[in-house]
Amino acid sequence: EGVQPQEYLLIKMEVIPPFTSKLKPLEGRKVFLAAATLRPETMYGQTNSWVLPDGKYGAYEINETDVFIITQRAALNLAYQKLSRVPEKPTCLLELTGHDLIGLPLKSPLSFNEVIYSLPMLTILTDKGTGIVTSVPSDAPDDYMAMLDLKSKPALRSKFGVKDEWVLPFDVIPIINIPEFGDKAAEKLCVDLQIKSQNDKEKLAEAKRLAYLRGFTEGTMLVGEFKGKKVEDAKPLVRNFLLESGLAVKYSE
Ligand code: A2H
Repeated sequence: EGVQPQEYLLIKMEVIPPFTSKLKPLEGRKVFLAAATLRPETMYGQTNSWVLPDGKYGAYEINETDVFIITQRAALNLAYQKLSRVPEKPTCLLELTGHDLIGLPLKSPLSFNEVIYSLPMLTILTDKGTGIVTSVPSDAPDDYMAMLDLKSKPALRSKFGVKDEWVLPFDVIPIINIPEFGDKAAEKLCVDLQIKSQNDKEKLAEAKRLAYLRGFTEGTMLVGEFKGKKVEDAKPLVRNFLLESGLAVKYSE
């Protein structure tokens, strides 16, 4: 953890009922995978959610109605940020692993895809955010490469029980134009830097640096309510919309 607190937005990706047998104890509740992001203005382009297959997660009571699936560490932090039914004490209703979450159908805020699926990513850190990440392959190099790995490697899909229909129909959606990199900046950077897989850490760090540097200052929204606005200006507007609509909450660590 850094010296400066980082403020994330947790995007409430609702698990669409009927629940799997593993999630049956949660029946009747509103259950969300809560994904930590720094880029709320990209939520239009979501294609899936990421979980760490061997990661440990829990279903925690946030208030009278909502249950968040997140790491225990994030649940404890949230409990000290007024996001726990019992103040300062997380209540875990069900212990889960990433494997239990793969394939869950989700309804996520602002996403053009009405239903997206939870898929395995092998580089998720369990000591950052909630351990759940939303995937925007147009603008996030990590997301682009992890999605490409799953699309191009049937053996990887079968290893994690990932069905073709959770992956193959989901194309990269252009949502932001960056003059230097076009409408699918992450894809272009991954191709140009010849990144081979989601595990190519050094090159991915460089791709992320370039995407962020140019995207924030020179990017323009191609879609949504703030179409035509600079990313810099759209970001706080989308953030406030999500917070005011109850589709996201603030989280710092
Ligand atoms: B970002 P920072 Cl479009 N493990 O959201 C790995 N990555 C994680 C994570 C975890 N436990 N928790 C959050 N993240 C990702 C969108 C996005 C993000 C775009 C472009 C860049 C980008 C869609 N994925 O991040 O180290 C989340 O992905 C580039 C770094 O705290 C989150 O924002 O700066 C970002 O990393 C937070 O990383």
